[in-house]
Amino acid sequence: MKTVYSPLHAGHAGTMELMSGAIVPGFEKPSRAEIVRSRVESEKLGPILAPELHDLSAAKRVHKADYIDFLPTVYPEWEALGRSGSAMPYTWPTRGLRGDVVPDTIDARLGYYSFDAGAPFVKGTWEAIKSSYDVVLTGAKLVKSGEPAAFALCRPPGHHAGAGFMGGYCYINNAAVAAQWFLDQGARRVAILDVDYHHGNGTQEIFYSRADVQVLNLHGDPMVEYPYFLGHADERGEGPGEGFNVNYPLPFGTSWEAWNAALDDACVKLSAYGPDVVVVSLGVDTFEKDPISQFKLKSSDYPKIGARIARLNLPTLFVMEGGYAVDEIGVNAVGVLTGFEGR
Ligand code: OKP
Ligand code: ZN
Repeated sequence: MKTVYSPLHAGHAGTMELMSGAIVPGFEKPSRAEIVRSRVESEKLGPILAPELHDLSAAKRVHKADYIDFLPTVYPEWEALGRSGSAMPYTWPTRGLRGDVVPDTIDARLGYYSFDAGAPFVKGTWEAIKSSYDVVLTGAKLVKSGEPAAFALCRPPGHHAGAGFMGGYCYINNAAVAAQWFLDQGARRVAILDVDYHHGNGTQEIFYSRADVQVLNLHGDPMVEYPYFLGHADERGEGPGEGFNVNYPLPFGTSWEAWNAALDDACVKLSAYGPDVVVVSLGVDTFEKDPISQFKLKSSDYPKIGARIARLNLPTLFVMEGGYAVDEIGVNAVGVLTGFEGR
């Protein structure tokens, strides 16, 4: 299958994050995408294409316009104040505070448009976000044009980003953008299968009251795992969307047998839904050696994931999400894709 990749992701570099009370280098770093790209080459998965450039209208179909317009302004405003390093929020409009007034100053706007401090901005961050968006739309177009599958090697990832907020390394929800784009191009129904270790809270929020996008999520139980405040099994969608959101929270230590049982159940529900196209939020942080995750999948399991998805027999767009065991991220992510292709 074809891969879409942009070198502009690499400008989003040198970030820091809070972990267990310490400021540490960000786990979501440029080498992730570089190692996946080089594995795509060495496995001869197929050609690697540069993205076509897009305006932001497709992003505004799933995100609030003011949020999308805010993103390119962050670092210029930060620098105008004489600052450098990472632009990050430290105050949020949680319960008891006003969420209906957008403040003027950058520190407050960063909090207004986020749910955590996990989506920092450096000088090249906006260009990376934009390139990741261009990558996913270019991949979607390949599938719409008749390719049985394509791989959007997105970085930064997207599934934690909601309609009006960033967080958890995510800014624009690439998978959601693609799903909506397929609908706008004439698809009747789209399924999003999120196999990243973390619950895709942004994707769930965006489509929660809709019947035209089915969202299925396999992830660490939010009682004990990030993002903590969404992802329980009783979240089934609301209004017209009732029944079209499906969560599989799984305990720490989950290995292939139990994870695969959840995947199979999700795939059965997906097939019953009868979508025209599948978007896979492809995180490989379910890996046993992932530094921030608690599942126990092995490298030999990833081709089996791809093979199960192939059995859906539907046009499929793979969208890169998480995976932080950098040494094995290429083997694991491309393993899903070669497994999909039956080799
Ligand atoms: C993004 B994706 C403190 C914990 C914050 C954020 C994890 C974001 C994962 N360092 N962890 O779903 O892979
Ligand atoms: Zn993740």
